[in-house]
Parts: sequence; structure tokens; C-alpha cells
Amino acid sequence: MKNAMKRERKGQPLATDVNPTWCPGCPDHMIFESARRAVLSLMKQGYKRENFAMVSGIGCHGKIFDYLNLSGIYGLHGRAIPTAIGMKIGNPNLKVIAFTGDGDTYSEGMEHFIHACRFNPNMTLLVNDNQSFSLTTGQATPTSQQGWKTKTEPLGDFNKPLNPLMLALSAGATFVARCNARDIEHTQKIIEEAVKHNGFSYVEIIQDCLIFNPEALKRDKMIYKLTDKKRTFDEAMNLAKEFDYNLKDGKIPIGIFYKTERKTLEEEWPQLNNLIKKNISWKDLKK
Ligand SMILES: Cc1ncc(C[n+]2csc(CCOP(=O)(O)OP(=O)(O)O)c2C)c(N)n1
Repeated sequence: MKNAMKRERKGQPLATDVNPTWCPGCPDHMIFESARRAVLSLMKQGYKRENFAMVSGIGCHGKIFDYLNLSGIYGLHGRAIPTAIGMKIGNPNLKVIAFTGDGDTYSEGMEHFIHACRFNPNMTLLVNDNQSFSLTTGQATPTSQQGWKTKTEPLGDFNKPLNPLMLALSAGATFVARCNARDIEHTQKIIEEAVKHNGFSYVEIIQDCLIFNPEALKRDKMIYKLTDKKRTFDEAMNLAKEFDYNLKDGKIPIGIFYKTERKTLEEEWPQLNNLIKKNISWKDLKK
């Protein structure tokens, strides 16, 4: 657990003075920068720093916990979502951002992902998807390309990749987006929109792993940006189908696929809704 107010890097607000140990050139550096800028921009728009909280899974992605100076909990692998929901139940007025990986969320944390889409807690889930369990040196995750040969899959991954956007949509997610880590400005904008959304906002981030899944580096030409417009569920589903995570063909849309309003988990509970309406925490209620 961490309370914000670690020493900060000069000239880089919200960055701790801890030196990142991500590989040079890893898009995790860029996701960190997008998230840092998004929170700073939201603070300029009136959001208070003390109302942000972060949680991370375990993996390369999770190291952001040491570098971004927000209060929060360094979670367990696969369990960032329930930890975030617990934080929201503890204080429904917090803006909780969960930083996770594809192995983390789509493998060990899969049941939490599906139910979070259904329950609609007012939180943001970022998934750094490098199509690899990278901290453990490259094994196949549910979004890895079929046939990918690794030390643990020497004959190539037998399975077809999962399409997490289609899954999130069909499970009831109220905000579904994808971005490309190397486009820092666009990713910042998507993170800001995700945090502002009242409900479960899910952002899948393409995060090429330069070391363990270099096959995944050849898709820049497939990526294109969606225009900002309201889409029906079917339109969003059709866009999600454009890329099957097998890397070789298809187009890869990035941007906000789908956004809709539905009561949040916290709003469904009268006790939590009371805290939201009064903008207080449980502790203030007792006074
Ligand atoms: C409960 C639990 N299961 C498994 C692990 C082992 N483990 C640590 S990091 C990791 C891989 C993380 O992969 P991913 O979530 O895709 O993140 P990346 O390292 O690629 O950013 C695994 C399997 C663990 N630490 N805890």
C-alpha cells in the first residue's frame, strides 16, 4: 500500500524519483506518460489529486505503481479488479484506476473482468496488452497469436486468441476503448474520457513487447483511428470483429468503440449512493 507524496522527479509532476526498470523503448514508459498527463489534465479540470487512487496487477505493467505518485494498492496478479472494487466500496467517491496486463486480466483475472463488465462499478480498467506474459519471460496469454512458439509452447500456441473487446461488450461494459501505447496524446485523451465516464470504463492498450513477442511489432499499417461518435452496440461489435488478435490481417481500430449509461454498482446500493450524493466517506457518516 502506498500513500502519495513520495519524492517527485524535478519538472515531472506525479512522477516519483524512482528509476523505471522497464526495457529501454518499452511502450510501458509511454503508457505511464499518457496516464501521468491524463491525471494532470483532469486535475486542471477540477479533479482533486487526493481523490485518485490506483491499483495494479503483477507483471511488467504493474511496475507503474512505483513510478506514478498516486495513493493506492500494489495488488496481486489477476486481482486488480476486485481490489479496485473494494476501494470503491470503501470510498465510492474515489476515482480508481486499475493498471493491468493481458495475462493478468484475461487469464487469472478473467472472472473478475467479466463480472466487472456486468456489475458496472465506477472505475477505470487499463489493460497493457503485449499478447505475452512478459515479466515471466514470454509465455502465451489468451490474446497471443495462434501458433506462437515460446519456451512453454514449443509446438506453438494451439488456441485461437480471445477477442477481449467483443467479450467486454457482450458482458455489458458501458465504456469500451482501444488505443496504441506509442500514440501518447491519443492514449492520454482516451484515459481522460475513461476516467470521466460514470461506470466501468475498459481500455485495451496495444503495448508491443520488444523482447518476447517481436512478431507483434509489424502491425502499424493496420491501425486506424475511429471518429468520435455515438455507436450502437451492433456497430461497436462489428468494429471489434475487425481485428482477431492474430496479427497477420485485418484492420485495428483504435478509439472509443462504445459508450452508454447504466446505473453503477455503487448507485445500486442505497448506502453507497448516499455517500456519493453527500460526497462523503463512511468515516464522515459516523460524525
Ligand atoms: C497469483 C500469481 N500467479 C502467477 C504469478 C506469476 N506471474 C508474475 S508476473 C506474471 C506475468 C504477467 O503477465 P501480464 O499480466 O501479461 O503482464 P506483463 O508482464 O506482460 O506486463 C505471472 C504469471 C504471480 N506472481 N502471482
